[in-house]
Amino acid sequence: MISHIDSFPLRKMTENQETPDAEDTTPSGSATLPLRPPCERHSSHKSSVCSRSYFVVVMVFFHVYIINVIALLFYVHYSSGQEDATRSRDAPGSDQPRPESRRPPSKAEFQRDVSLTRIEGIRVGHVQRVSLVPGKVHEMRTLSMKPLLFEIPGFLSEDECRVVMQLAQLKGLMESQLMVQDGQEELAKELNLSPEEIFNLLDINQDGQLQLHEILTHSRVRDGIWLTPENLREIYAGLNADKDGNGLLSLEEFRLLNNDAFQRFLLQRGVKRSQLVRNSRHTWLYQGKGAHQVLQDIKTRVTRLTRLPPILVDLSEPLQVVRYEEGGHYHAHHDSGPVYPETGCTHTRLAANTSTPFETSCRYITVLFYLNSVEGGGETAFPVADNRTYDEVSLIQNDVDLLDTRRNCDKSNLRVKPTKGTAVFWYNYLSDGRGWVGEQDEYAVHGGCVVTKGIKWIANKWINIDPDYQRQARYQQLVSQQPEDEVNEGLTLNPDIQSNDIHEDL
Ligand SMILES: [Ca+2]
Ligand SMILES: [Ca+2]
Repeated sequence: MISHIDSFPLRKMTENQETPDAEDTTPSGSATLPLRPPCERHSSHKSSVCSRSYFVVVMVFFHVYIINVIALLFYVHYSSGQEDATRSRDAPGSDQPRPESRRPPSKAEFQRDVSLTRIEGIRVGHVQRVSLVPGKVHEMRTLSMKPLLFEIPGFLSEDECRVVMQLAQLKGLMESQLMVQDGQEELAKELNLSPEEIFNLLDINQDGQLQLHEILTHSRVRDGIWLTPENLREIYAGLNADKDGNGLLSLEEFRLLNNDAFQRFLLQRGVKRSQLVRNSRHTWLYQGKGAHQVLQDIKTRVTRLTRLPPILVDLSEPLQVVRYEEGGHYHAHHDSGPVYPETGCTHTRLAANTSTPFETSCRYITVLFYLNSVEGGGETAFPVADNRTYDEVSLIQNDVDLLDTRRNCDKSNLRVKPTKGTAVFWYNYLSDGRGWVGEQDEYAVHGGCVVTKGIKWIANKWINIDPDYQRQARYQQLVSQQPEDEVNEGLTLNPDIQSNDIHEDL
C-alpha cells in the first residue's frame, strides 16, 4: 500500500518534465522510452488524444491515491479501536486498576488507582441522611466506633423482606452446622502431631499449663462444639484428667489422655444441637443478572450504601439467608479471620500465585438485614463493642464467657434488636491508612443471641475484598475475561462448595 502512494508523485514529476525530456532525443534516452507515452514525439498534431489519455492515467492514479489514503485512515482508525477494545476488556471496571501492558500479570504490575470509601462514624448516636432509593431518604445511625457499625431502619420494605424469605424457602435451607459425629475419625487420623506438640500449640500463653479457656477455644475451632467451663470440668472429672485437681492440665496430665479423649467422652454422652457453635439453617441466593428483581435491587442499594466500586459488590458472595428456630443461636465469632502474609482469601483463590493451607473469606464488610421482628431474643450481640481495650483472654474468663450467646448476651456491650426491614452494617477490617483493607478489627466479634420466642429470619451480604491488592486486581482481571454465564455460575463464590466451613470461629 505504501509503495503505491510513494509511486504516484514520482510519476507526476515525470509528467511535469515531459517537454524538456521530449526535446532531448539522444539515443541514451531510449532507456526511459517505455515510461513515456508514444505520442510525445508527435505532440504537435496528436496533443488532444495524448492529453486525454494522460488525463485518464492521471485520474486513475489520483483515484488510487485517494483510495489508498482512505484505506490508510481506516487502517489507523481500526488498529487504535482494537487497542481500545482490548484495553477496556482488560479493565475490570471504570474505577478499577488497569494493567500497564498485556504481558501475563505478575506482581507489582497493577497500579493501585482505586481507594475504598470508608464511611465515617463521627460518634456513637450520630445520624446521617443517606439517599439509597429514589424519592426516599434513609437515616443511618452510628451504633459503635469499634467496630465501625451503623444501623439503617427501613432499609428493606415489608414486601422485600417477604420475597427474600419466600425465595429462600423455595430454594431450601440446609443445616448451618452438621453434628460432629461425621468425619471425626478421619480428623483424628489426620492429626499427625505428638502430644507434646499439641500441648504447646494449645498453651497459648506458654505457661506450661492448659487453662480452661485454652481448651475451650480449641474445641470450638476444631470440633464446632461449644463447651462451657462446666462441661469441661465434667469431662475432666469423667476422664480423671486433672489429677492434682488444680483446674489446669499440665503436660504430664495431658499426655495421659488420648488424642480424641474429649470427643469420645462427648459423643458417648451425646451432643445436642444447642451445644454446637451455631444452630440454624441457611441458604444462598444469587443476585446477578437473571436473579429476582428484589435481589438485584438489594445489591444495588448495598453498593450505594457502602459507596464501594460496584464490581466489588458484584463479585462478592451471594446473599445468605438464615433461619433460626426457637432455641437457635450463633455464638460470637468473626465473619472473617486475620490475614497474615501467608493467608489467602477464598474468593481470590483462583488468582493466587501459590496455594496456601491458610484461607479466610476476607469479608471486608458485613451487611445484616432483619427480615422479621423476633418475638423474643435473637438480638445481634457485640460483646466488646467500643471497649476501651481488646483483650482476647478476657473474653473467656473462668466462668463468664462473653462469646457464649446462650448465656451471656446480657453482658455484651451492645445488642441490636431484630426489627423487620432494618439493616446493620460494619467493617470487619480496619483501613490500611492508604485506602485499602488493613488488619482485622478484633472488636467486630459478634453473635446471635438465643431466640427465646418465635422464629428469626436474617440475611447477610458480605463484601469480599482481598487485603492483598495485587491478588484482588488479578482476580478481577481473570473474571473480566470469562464469559458472563461462567462468571455468574461458577467463578463467583459458592461458599458451600468452596469451603466446608466458611465461618471463622474464635
Ligand atoms: Ca496456658
Ligand atoms: Ca492439673
